[in-house]
Amino acid sequence: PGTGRVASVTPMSEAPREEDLFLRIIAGEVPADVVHSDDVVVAFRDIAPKAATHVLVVPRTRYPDVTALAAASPQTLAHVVAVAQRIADAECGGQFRLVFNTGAAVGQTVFHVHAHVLGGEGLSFTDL
Ligand code: IU
Repeated sequence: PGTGRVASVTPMSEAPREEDLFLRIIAGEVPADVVHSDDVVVAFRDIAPKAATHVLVVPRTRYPDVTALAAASPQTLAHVVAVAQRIADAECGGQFRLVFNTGAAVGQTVFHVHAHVLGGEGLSFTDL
């Protein structure tokens, strides 16, 4: 398998690094348990895991949510999904739930697009 490189993209908006937790993690300023890193995305374990596997896949370029990412760079969104599959293959038998909270009303707290990759023991099936 290759590194999954895709073409670079133009950011939808620029946020100062101090206002974007995930830019600080990507820059190594805030510690995180990184499980995958390439030119396009960084993936690290959620600090408050909801299942045995709970990894966030985060594009290095900031888009506020998945809708903005899909419009600006569908190839990056496809790469996020491919990395999610790779993480699930390594950790939880290849099956996973992918969640993009989109908007504060449904629980989005970090406005830098991220996929929650959830799988393995402890995953709740009460919500979906
Ligand atoms: P949300 O979809 O925006 O709600 O997801 C943000 C996630 O970021 C949430 O699950 C937090 O537990 C997680 N997180 C983290 O992994 N590391 C941190 O330093 C902070 C939040 I603050």
